[in-house]
Amino acid sequence: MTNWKEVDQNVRDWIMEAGKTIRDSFQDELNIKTKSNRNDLVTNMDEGTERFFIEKIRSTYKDHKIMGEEGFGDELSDLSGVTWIIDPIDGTMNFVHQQRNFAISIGIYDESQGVLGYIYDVVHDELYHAEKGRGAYMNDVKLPALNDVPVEDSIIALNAQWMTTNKRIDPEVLAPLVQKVRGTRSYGSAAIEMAYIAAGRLDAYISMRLAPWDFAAGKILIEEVGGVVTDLEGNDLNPLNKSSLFVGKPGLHGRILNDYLKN
Ligand code: 2AM
Ligand code: CA
Ligand code: CA
Ligand code: CA
Repeated sequence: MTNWKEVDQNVRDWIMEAGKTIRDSFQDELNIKTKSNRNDLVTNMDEGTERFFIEKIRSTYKDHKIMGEEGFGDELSDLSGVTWIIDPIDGTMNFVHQQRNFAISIGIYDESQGVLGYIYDVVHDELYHAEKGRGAYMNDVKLPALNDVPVEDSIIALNAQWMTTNKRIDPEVLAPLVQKVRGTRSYGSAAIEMAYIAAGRLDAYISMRLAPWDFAAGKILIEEVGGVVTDLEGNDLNPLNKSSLFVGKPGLHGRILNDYLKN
C-alpha cells in the first residue's frame, strides 16, 4: 500500500528544493543545447533537475516507475503500478529568455489513474497541486469549482503559430473561434496554462502537440475543479502518448468542440 500522504510531503519538499536550486542558478552561466530543431531548447538545468527528482524517487520508492522528458527515467510500455511523469522545466524557452514563466510539473499515476498533480511556478513561488477526489489548491488555498462562460466572454490560450500555415491544423478552423472570443493569450508553458485554467484565469487552452509530461499534472488539477481535458477531437488523453490538447471550463469546452473544432 502506498502512503500517499508521505508521497505528497516528499514531493513538496523535493519541488521546493529543486525550485531554489533553479532560482539560485540564474546567476550562473547556462549551458544551452537544441533538440529536434533550433527552437527546441534544453539546458543543464533541465537535465540536472530531472536527475535530482529521479535520484530522490529511486532511493525512496524502489518499485515506482518514472517517465521524464529528458530521458533519464524508465522506458515505459504501460501504466501499471505507480508512475511518476515529470517535466523538470516546462517552458524552457521562457526559462532561457525570460527567467520566468516556467514550471516544474509532476503527475503521479496509480494503475493509469491520476492521483497527485503538482505544477510549481518557480519564480512566482506558486504551487498548484491536486489530490484526486480532494480538490485542487494554489499555495494550499482551495480553488473553487469552475463555472461555464459564454464563448464571447472567454479568454483562450493558444500559440499564434497555429494561426499560420502548419502541418497540424488548418488556421481557417481556428480563425472563427479566435474572432469570437474576448481575448487570446500565450504563456509558453503548457503546465502554467493548465494551472491558470484550474485557477480560473484562463477559460480554455488549445495545443496541437504535447507530450505526457506536459499535461500529466495539469489534467489532474483541472479535473479536480470540474474542467474538461481531452484532445482536439474530444477523446480522452492517454498519459503514455503524445497528443493534441484541448482543455476548458465545463460547458464552454463542449460548445467550442462542437461549434468550432469539429467542422
Ligand atoms: P517544454 O518547454 O518542456 O519543452 C511551449 O508552447 C510549450 O510546448 C511548452 O510547454 C513546451 O514544453 C511544449 N513543447 C512540447 N514539445 C515541444 C517542442 N518540440 N518544442 C518546443 N516546445 C515544446
Ligand atoms: Ca523540452
Ligand atoms: Ca514541457
Ligand atoms: Ca521540459
